[in-house]
Amino acid sequence: MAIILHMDLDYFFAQVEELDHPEYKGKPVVVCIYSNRGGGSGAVGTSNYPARKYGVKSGLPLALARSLLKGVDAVFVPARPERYGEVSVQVMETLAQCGDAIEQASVDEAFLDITARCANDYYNAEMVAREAKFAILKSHGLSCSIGVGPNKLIAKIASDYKKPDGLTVVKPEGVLGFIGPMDAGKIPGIGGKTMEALSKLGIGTVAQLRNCETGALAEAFGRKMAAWLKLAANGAGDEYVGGVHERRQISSIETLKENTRDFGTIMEVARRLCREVVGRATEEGLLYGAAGIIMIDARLNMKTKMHTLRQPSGGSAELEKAVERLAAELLEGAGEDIRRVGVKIEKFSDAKMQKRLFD
Ligand code: TTP
Ligand code: MG
Ligand code: MG
Repeated sequence: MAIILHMDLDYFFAQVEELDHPEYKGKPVVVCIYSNRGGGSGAVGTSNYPARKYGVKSGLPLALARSLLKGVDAVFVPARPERYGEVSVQVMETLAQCGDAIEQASVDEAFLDITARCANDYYNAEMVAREAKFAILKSHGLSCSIGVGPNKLIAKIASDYKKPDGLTVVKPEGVLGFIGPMDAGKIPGIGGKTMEALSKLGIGTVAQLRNCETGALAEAFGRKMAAWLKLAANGAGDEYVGGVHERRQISSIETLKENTRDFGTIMEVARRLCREVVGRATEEGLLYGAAGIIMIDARLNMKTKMHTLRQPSGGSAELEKAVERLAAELLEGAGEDIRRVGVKIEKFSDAKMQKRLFD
């Protein structure tokens, strides 16, 4: 059986705004997505938790949000999609290090297969989840909520169970007890329309859905949909986390003993990381076509720099050379001491295939 982790960033767009503007902290923050009608019309993209206390949430018309926050010292900011995309990529890279396969499900959430990483043990799985939360907070300054369970459905419901900064682990034997009392609408895929139809059948909770007669469900929704509803109500879901067979990058990051800008000290760690990631690529029979360095400074800003090789390589000397040059370049422009350093390889090709081509 698999163990799947689902991570969802808390109040994502608004949290990035707080991160970039520490002066917003504590105030209600509303991220506005303006429509092309002008005149300040549009909808709330998301809001931070202080704003949610006033009932301001995703999708609300801005005019309504403004009236709910009338007289309150709140911040309304326009959405900055590029910035959120950039942060998203960085967080996903960090998360990818915590498991064996990652599948990004939206800009702020992803599934991770941690079966092997935690030796199929739920106690270890909780540790892996804590490490992931810590890594995302330390490297990017962002809080998230994580759910762990035997499949993607349960992991996703679990990550939403306690928000913000939540961690919920659901073991296989706990699945039915966990979802049973929930509103059936908590199952991803059961929306407002389905709920309406379900309530006509007298079904409100997941347990009621599980126990209802299949015939009645099939009549209302058709056989296929009815079968899916039954499976979901029993906590059955997909275990496959996409991306297993198409690894996009291998990386390793380490925290320096002390924050520093000293090239020698940083390269000492970086060289070790080079050998480590190349070792992992070799194990998987992969050659890398691009090499990169990652630096996270004392203020937790992450900078990466990549270099594409002229020819795919399988050794670590090539990587060390590239990383050395990239590190020097990054350090030159660094305004802060470096806290963490990482090395990354990408653009993989199959070592066996390459050998055949070159032979
Ligand atoms: P969500 O993960 O649904 O919401 P969230 O991260 O803001 O809050 P939380 O997870 O703590 O409940 O969505 C992720 C981002 O997607 C969100 O920050 C903004 C964007 N978004 C919209 O722009 N419009 C919407 O209607 C929704 C739901 C999200
Ligand atoms: Mg979120
Ligand atoms: Mg989300």
